Amino acid sequence: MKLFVATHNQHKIREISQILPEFEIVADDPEGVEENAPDFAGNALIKVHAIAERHPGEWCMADDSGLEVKALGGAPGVHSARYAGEPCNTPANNALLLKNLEGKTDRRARFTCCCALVDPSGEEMVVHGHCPGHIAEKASGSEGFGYDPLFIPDGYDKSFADLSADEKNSISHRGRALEKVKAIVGSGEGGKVSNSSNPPLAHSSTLLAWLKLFRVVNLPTVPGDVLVGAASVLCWGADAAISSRYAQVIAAAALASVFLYMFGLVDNDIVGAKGDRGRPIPDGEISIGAARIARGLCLFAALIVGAAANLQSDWWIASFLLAMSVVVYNRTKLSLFMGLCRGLNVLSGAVVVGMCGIELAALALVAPLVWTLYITVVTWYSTGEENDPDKKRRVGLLVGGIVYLQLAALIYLTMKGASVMPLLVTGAVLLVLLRLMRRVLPRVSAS
Ligand code: ITT
Repeated sequence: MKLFVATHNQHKIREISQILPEFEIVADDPEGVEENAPDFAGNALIKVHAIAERHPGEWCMADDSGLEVKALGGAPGVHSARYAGEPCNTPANNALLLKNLEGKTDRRARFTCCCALVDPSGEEMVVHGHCPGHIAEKASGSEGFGYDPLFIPDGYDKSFADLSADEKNSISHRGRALEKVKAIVGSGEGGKVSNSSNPPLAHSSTLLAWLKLFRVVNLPTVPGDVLVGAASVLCWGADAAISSRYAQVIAAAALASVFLYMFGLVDNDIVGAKGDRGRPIPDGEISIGAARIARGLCLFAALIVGAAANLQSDWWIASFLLAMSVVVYNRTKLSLFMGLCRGLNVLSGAVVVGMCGIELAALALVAPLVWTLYITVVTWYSTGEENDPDKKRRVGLLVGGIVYLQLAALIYLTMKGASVMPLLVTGAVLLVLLRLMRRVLPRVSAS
């Protein structure tokens, strides 16, 4: 398939052709257009529309890209090509960048690539790709172009200009943006794509970055699974009122479930560290080393809670299987393992109640099984929701329904015994926090 690309930059054309070998890339210089938009998307759209008029009924694309340096407030940014003035002069740009960073210890930066597309019906869309890294003290390497000799991508100790073309393309901002372009053009679903915006570079404080890593807005729903498991046993397994021992073990299992979930979230982001999902590790806000330590601490905290509450072997087995499912899911993305994670969470709530002397009725296994199945199907169905707002809404409703079941479990447990009052209070506080955090930290909820 033909893809017309609006650029005069031969380096870009070479990289785009290497990254998208299945397309016939045809360069078309949008000569004379003024790139005067305040952001990459605006400039990419100006360029692509300049050539789209010349190729009606064809796919057209423009790449507007640049380097954003944190300590320079995002500069050179959209002015990357002409940072040291007109006309574009790469040695002068690089020298100015090094000069402006003299004495600065924070040298974090990222490359951003915005690709604007116009589909054969004239519909426009934009996608972004990022590559986080830092600016070296001096230039090195002879490959690539522009700021490549000064940019060291995260996870590497050499510059882009020291990497082979294949290596650079596999992690670069352009490689990541073009993967999205390939999916859009390949599927022919131009008009249905929701446009992405460029997340601000210098946005997150360290605290916000950690809140984002742990997806705090979603955390309160995790102990709810444990409550459902506990309620399912008490509902079918026995008629006893709840003693304070129940409240204690349920609370411990619920707390441990939060730590295990946090372990899973960090592990997921470590596995996807080279991806581009607007997440704190790929965005360079949290180092991979710090994330690894956090992952170990979360697992350790779950174990400590289990040991301190004297939870018995059934809980340890369920939790071990849960941690295994998390690890497998993060590496395979098989929906069944996501289902197992949540189902085992429910099971851990069921087995702790069993420890208090209540017979675990076979019926009590129904809740974990139903949960596993439901989450498996919803996870499988949610594939591709990022590009389909209707699907995203439907998935939100399906997941939201679970919260009502969790609430029902909480109310049921509360009615079973006065000693469960602390559970009710905890639940109420979590719900209030959930609502508050959705308001105060809307961006944190992106999963
Ligand atoms: P067109 O507008 O014709 O596409 P350009 O070079 O003017 O070509 P931009 O306005 O998008 O393109 O500016 C991009 C600048 O950002 C580029 O000149 C480099 O200085 C820098 N840049 C972008 N991607 C880069 C990469 O992969 N490696 C090094 N520098 C890059």
